[in-house]
Amino acid sequence: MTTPALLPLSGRRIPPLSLGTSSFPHHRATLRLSEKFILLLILSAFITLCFGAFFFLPDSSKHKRFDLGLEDVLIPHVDTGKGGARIRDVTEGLSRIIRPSDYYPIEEEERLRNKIRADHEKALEEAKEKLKKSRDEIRAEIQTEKNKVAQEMKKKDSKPLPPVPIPNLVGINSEDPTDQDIREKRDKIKEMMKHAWDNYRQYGWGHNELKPIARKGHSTNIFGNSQMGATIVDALDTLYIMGLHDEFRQGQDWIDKNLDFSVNSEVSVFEVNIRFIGGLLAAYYLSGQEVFKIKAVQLAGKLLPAFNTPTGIPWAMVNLKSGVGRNWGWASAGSSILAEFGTLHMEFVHLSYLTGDPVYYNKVMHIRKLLQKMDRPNGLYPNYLNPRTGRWGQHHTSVGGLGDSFYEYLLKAWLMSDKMDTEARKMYDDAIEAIERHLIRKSNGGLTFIGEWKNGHLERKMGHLTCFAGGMFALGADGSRDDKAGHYLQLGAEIAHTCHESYDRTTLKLGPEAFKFDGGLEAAAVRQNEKYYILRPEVIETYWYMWRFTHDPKYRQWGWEAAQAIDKYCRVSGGFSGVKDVYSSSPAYDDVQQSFFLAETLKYLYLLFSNDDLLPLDNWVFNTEAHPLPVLHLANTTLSGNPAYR
Ligand code: DMJ
Repeated sequence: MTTPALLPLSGRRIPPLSLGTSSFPHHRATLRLSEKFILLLILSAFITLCFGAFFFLPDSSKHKRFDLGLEDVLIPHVDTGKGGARIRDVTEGLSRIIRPSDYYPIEEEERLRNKIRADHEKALEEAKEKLKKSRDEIRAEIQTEKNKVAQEMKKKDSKPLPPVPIPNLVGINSEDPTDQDIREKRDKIKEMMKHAWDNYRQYGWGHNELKPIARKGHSTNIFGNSQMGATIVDALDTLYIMGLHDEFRQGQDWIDKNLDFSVNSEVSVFEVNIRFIGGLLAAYYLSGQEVFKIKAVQLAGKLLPAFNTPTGIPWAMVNLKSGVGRNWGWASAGSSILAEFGTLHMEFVHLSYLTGDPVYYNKVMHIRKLLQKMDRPNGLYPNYLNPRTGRWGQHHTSVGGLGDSFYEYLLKAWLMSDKMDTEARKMYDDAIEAIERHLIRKSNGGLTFIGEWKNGHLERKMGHLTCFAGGMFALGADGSRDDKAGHYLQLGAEIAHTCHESYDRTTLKLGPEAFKFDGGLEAAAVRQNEKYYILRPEVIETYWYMWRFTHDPKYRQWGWEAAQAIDKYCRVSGGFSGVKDVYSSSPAYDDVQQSFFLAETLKYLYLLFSNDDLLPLDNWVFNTEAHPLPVLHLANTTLSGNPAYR
């Protein structure tokens, strides 16, 4: 990672030097916008002035020959002439002919001068007026203009979608747990959700995330420079299953009126897919409200240009307006990232299912086919793939940042297809066998860990992100090759144990971002920039899967320990914040309430203290942002010819 400051904030990727995330506040981006607006006005006034000045100069000066320079670009002058004067365009190095009729008669020139003078004065007046206004007023004016454009686009984009058979939606509601202690714990998690939501609503509404200490909106480069309400979209399904229906309606109303994708904003394809498309689809399936489906499809259309690369492997980022894509500057030799282009499958299959349009399905199947054909060093998938050449970049392999959710989506593609997509299951089984052979080891103290493969050697370090794999192994146990279900459930339990140790060995009982197994060191962070906790869900996610598959009470106990630690050390009066050092008894806050805290961390905790018939795993598959999507019982997996009836 050469320039970590440029890294996007999340997405099973190595995070940016996230403790400085406050250096990317969305608020600041908005201010920059209004400042730019003022500068533009002043600049336009200045140009008008220059242009006007030319007309006010004595006539001879107009014919004066300038040296080739900027003036040649701005001001026409007579050069030679056979029936015309030549104007030289320095920028192009070309000449073009102007005819005598291009010159104006005296009265016409006088009229033009007056007009320019009047325009110039008007522009200056407007600029002065603008400068008198406060930033908030200017911002409000910009927002009004944006809303107008959004309304126009909305009219154009709201085509009705074909009706489709809605899958069997089992377990959207469930009884309260009978055990009072469990009920109280669940109520506490719900209260934490309400605290996070209410503060976001009060101080960050419409912004992507919240700064709970500064009490204002926050954003990072993964969401581009627009206020897309990431927290609203990410939180919807959690609100719904917790029965926070008023809050759900507030979110729905904002989405209906304000969520607009026709913005000149460069976003992460992966993040927008898992948080926005995943969040909207889950909200649609749970509530049946069409607006969510329509928005998801509109947004997906905006992501499609990212696939216009020589190989069909999408760019990491795309401009929602222009459709221009590019990759992160820090990624090996212009590569796309495995965990990004490999984490689109679930949402894209649902999009094809709901629209009857195979375009989404074809895009993700093309990626799969391409990956299947490639050589894999030691059977491992490297994290980097160049979308121009179709070749691997650096040979780094990880089940944490940059690789993780690719493996997760192979398994979940199989589960989501009602176990029909056996190709995905085979790819998962092959990959997991290679990972077990090359990356999974036991520490001297007996802790099972998943290391990272870097240029031919194993780094004995595991990320918080990697901890999701415990849940993945448990989820994939049933249906595993050679009937190794017991083995994979055991592996899941060992990873859960290791990750719990990484929490338990800290002062705050919250896990560090990365921890080592080197020499005498076990499950502990070494470097200062690995000691933070940013409200991530992966360890709790694994506890929940392990609880569902084993009902061992220790998973509820561990989940409760984590919930209490979050409430004690991350809760502030304006919401929840990450902390910079889990080994310090008085840590500094990072002042960011991540949207995934509401989407994932609190949802997994709530499910951990709910009955198993709430979103049962036989009927629902959770995307990598914890958005539940129903299993599709399809006659075939191609989805073409999807019948249009409900
Ligand atoms: C979430 O956005 C998703 O879980 C993603 O797959 C990984 N990173 C964050 C949470 O840590």
